[in-house]
Amino acid sequence: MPTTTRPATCPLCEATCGLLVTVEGEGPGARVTEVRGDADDPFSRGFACPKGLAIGELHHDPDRLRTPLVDGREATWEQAWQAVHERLGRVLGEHGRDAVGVYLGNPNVHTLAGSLYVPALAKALGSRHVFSASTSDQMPKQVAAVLMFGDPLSVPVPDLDRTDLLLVLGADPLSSNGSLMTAPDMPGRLRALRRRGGRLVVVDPRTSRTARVADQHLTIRPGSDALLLAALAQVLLTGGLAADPGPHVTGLEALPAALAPFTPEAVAGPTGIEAGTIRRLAADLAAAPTAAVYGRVGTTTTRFGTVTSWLVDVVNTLTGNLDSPGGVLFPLAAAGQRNSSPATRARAPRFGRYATGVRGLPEVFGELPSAAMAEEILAGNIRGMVTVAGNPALSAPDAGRLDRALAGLDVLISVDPYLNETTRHADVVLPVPTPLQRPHLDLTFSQLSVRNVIRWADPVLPAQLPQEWQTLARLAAILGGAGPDADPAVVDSLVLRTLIGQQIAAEGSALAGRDPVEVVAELGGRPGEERLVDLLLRVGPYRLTLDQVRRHPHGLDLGELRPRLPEVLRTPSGRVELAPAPILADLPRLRAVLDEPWDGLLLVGRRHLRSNNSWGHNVASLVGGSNRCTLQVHPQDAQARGLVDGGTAAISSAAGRLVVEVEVTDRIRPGAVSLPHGWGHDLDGVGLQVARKAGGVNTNVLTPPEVDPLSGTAVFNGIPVTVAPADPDR
Ligand SMILES: Nc1nc2c(c(=O)[nH]1)N[C@H]1C(S)=C(S)[C@@H](COP(=O)(O)OP(=O)(O)OC[C@H]3O[C@@H](n4cnc5c(=O)[nH]c(N)nc54)[C@H](O)[C@@H]3O)O[C@H]1N2
Ligand SMILES: Nc1nc2c(c(=O)[nH]1)N[C@H]1C(S)=C(S)[C@@H](COP(=O)(O)OP(=O)(O)OC[C@H]3O[C@@H](n4cnc5c(=O)[nH]c(N)nc54)[C@H](O)[C@@H]3O)O[C@H]1N2
Ligand code: SF4
Ligand SMILES: [Mo]
Repeated sequence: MPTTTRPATCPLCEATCGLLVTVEGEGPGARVTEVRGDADDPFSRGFACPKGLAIGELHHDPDRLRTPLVDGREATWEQAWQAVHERLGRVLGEHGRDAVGVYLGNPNVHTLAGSLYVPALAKALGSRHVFSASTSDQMPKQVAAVLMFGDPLSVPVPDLDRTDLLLVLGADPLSSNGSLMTAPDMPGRLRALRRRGGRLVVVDPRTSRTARVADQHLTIRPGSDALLLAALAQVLLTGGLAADPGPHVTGLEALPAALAPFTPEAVAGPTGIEAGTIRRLAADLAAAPTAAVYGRVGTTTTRFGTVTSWLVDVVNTLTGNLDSPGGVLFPLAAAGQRNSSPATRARAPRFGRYATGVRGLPEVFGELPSAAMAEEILAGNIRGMVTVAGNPALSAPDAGRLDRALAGLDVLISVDPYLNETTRHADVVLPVPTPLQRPHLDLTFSQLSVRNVIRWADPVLPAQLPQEWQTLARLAAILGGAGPDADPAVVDSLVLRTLIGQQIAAEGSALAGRDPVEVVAELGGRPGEERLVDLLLRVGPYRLTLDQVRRHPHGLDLGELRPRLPEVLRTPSGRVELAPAPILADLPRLRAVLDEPWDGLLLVGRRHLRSNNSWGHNVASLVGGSNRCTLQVHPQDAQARGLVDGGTAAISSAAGRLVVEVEVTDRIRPGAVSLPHGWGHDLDGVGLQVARKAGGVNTNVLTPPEVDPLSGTAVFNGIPVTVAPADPDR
């Protein structure tokens, strides 16, 4: 059998590692025989984690859907599209556009199809009920970014390879491989930081993998990072330690009064971190030649997600590290980045143009909170849903109610490769090719990357299913009223023409004033993602073409990050807004926390190196061993409650109750307990043979539908719970 080895880009997390995939045979019978890290990739330099190395197993997973499903049974594409047309059409016809909601899951930002065609789908649907994993994740960062820098994706990233001091809050990059900080080979990069004399400080209630290798680990009380950061900023401001923020920053004068209540002494109790430790950390940040503060999921998915995300960059600014080598910098991506596009104009952000029906939670960037999905469906405001690359039945808040809500929908259409906890409720499941069967270029994560790099990968294997872009485009066309036989090419050309139109109209664009027909002709006849990517590269800041990028199959290095102020800014003032009014208005809520009691148990999450949110558990090599769904409890808390290692406990919150396996460990601080998300697969109708046997529970049954008010983001970390010994069967 002939074997070939081809480069691919791993899309399974944000690290974007280059892979080399060896394939035996050709056509539908081809088998992946080996996957290894691509040593010639200038960015990942041969690194790959266990997930990337298992991408062949994922590809060959016998449970992956090979045909569409209609009412749980295998169907032809014609039958599937007919059912989509009829059933969605009925709900839209009877109840109107807003009666159909859409939920967009995390893998959408890891595929070209999701990035390029989902907006067209949402537009064709024209419903206010747009939800996504963003409000279960990074939306607070995006709200802080738009208010401070003028664009939701203007998130400065740590200059990981040059910094002298990295302060990590609520992230475990040695498990997650980094998030909003694309940096393949996190272990190597953190080792290099230590080797060059740099320091790593980790703030985490658990002794995570990253905390284990840190120079200093602060075991903070869950949900209180905003207090810690406010105190750091307060010390910098009052101690004469703050750097001159320079000409591009405005609002500094408002900070001393706004942050005055948050002295180290005031926050010591609620954070569990001594005042002296906070003062020393502030002094260390100020004294370090360069320093970068970085906060992730453990800071964003909390009650104060947006305030915390803002404070991260307030501290970066006060220490003189914003937009500075070794501090935090704005990447300059080769394609698709709004903050480098002449077509993106400065505009004051508007939030809350409409709101949810039940609780009146405001819209943010055209989305409503994932935490409101269950109640909106149960109230009858949503009667049909479309999910694309999402598994909200496990990943969204209030999951117990959401599961019941999904079961009661008039219609659910899912674009997904699996019959899982969400899609088991679907009328129609539309499957997609695997990562090895589609081209890839990372449009999203090259905008969040610690180096400017770009890499195009052709499909390693031919697809046996329509490409996802074709399915999304056809779905968009059907939602737009084009009927079951709609032609995806029509939507494709509409997407292309819209992008071209924006560029032609923009002063300073490579296409300014050009004739659109000519531009389309230059791009050639290739339909789909390839042509769109070619266009985005041509109008991007490096003026590349797809052909040029293709000549570097292992990736093209575009150099280290460089300062981008003020060119990156899109705020109406043209400055960095250090004290945005909506955020200052939320500070009294933070101030009130200082008077709350700080006893009781708080639940937090965690990620395992071999996990992938809710959908990695069907690959045998990625589950088991230490990747298990256990409730981590500190020995002191276990003893006080009569809990034993390996025993079972009932855990209850305001939202629900679960019976879980207990793991007694001193790798978590007293007062905190931890349960990972994405588990609990053994449900009727789930077609995941391996995952169903993996055990575990759906932690989001315990997540109340509470949100961070500025971003509408779920509160997964710092949930008040009670835990008591329980009979395993009850
Ligand atoms: N308690 C708790 N809950 C959490 C979190 C937490 O830390 N704690 N984390 C939150 C975070 S950060 C996130 S991002 C969300 C994730 O929330 P979701 O995105 O809803 O959940 P995932 O588990 O990522 O599910 C991805 C789905 O996409 C499908 N899929 C995989 N690849 C593709 C593809 O190429 N195309 C298509 N169409 N489908 C594909 C998978 O089969 C799966 O159904 O979960 C959130 N939930
Ligand atoms: N292996 C693996 N990698 C992944 C994923 C995965 O599921 N598995 N998911 C991907 C996704 S969608 C995302 S968004 C990223 C997330 O990437 P990270 O943000 O690095 O995610 P976690 O590994 O969950 O790390 C969060 C840490 O926050 C801590 N924490 C919880 N509550 C608090 C708190 O209140 N304060 C502080 N300071 N810490 C707290 C937890 O103990 C945990 O160690 O990972 C991505 N990469
Ligand atoms: S760290 Fe692992 S999952 Fe993430 S891109 Fe690299 S190989 Fe893929
Ligand atoms: Mo995420």
